[in-house]
Amino acid sequence: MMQSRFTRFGFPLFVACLLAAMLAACGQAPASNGGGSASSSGSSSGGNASSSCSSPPKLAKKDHYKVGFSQNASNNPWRLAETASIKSEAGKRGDQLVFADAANSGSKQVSDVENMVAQKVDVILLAPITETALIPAIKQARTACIPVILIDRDVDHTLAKPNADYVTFIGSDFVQQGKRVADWLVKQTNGSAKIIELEGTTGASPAINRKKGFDDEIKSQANMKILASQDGDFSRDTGRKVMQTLLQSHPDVTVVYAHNDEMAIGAISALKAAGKQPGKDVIVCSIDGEKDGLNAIIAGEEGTVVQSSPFFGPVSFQTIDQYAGGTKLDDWIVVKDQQFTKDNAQQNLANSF
Ligand code: GYE
Repeated sequence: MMQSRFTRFGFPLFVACLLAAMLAACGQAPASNGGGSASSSGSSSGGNASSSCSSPPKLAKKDHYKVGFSQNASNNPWRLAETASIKSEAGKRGDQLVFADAANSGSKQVSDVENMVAQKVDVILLAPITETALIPAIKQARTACIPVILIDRDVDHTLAKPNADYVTFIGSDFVQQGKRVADWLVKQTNGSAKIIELEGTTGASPAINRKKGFDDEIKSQANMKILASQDGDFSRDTGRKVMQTLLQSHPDVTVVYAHNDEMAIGAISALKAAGKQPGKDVIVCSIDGEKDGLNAIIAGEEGTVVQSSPFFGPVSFQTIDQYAGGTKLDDWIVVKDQQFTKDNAQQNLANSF
């Protein structure tokens, strides 16, 4: 009797319950932006040891968040300005900030993100050192149901995707920055130049794309030639040393294009040490908008600086709010930049960093 009842009603009922339970579990942690879904019923923010998410999870609306910020280095004014902006915005909102500085090491940055996952932060702001080093950490955070927002540097989209592995990328158009410097130089030199290019850290998205935007534009100019292009690691001292060496093999250089102001300032020292006058014998251009860069323009030693804003605090926390509110975010939130020359350097000095 019991057996026949189970056969007639119990088994279909059991299957129906199982299906209902599976649907309920799937529905509990949907991706608000990713279009995919979490594969278990984890908490929707702060991660959950028993959760496993296959896309960035929904972020619960809260008055105060516990936000991780993984900074790749703190070795120049740009990075310090970025960190200060994030800290100040978190402070204004009363959010708890878990900060880690990877000191220019990809492996340290991976473990910094792992620590933030272990601490169950609500969301991670990540400034990845290179396009590839942080891919495993991004996927680990996603699997642990913690949304990651990339800021300032992007990753390789063939390895990790916005709205799928991480929420979005907030940052400048680096290709456009390089193109703007090239276009300014074409006008300034009437399309004739012998260029040394000082590249940012190999594999970092601003280094890859500032080179692409610049080089592509220069290629269309018959009398503009890139004599040498070498990694200066976005660092003042490395920029100076690389410039010193390159000057020996290319004393005929007429233009230096540095991927950031720090390397441009280093190159200016090397030019002076070699008896050349920056701004007269050699035109120097760079990207960022540091105080030292703007002062070099004012002193006549730099031609132009294209801005790359480090002020990520307000836009990052607004984006967190929008994400928690269920707004569909673009894959890339583009930060708009200005350009500085002798016409506006002085008036922008007070807002530089
Ligand atoms: O130009 C540079 C920094 O990632 C956009 O990295 C940033 C760049 C910035 O170290 O100064």
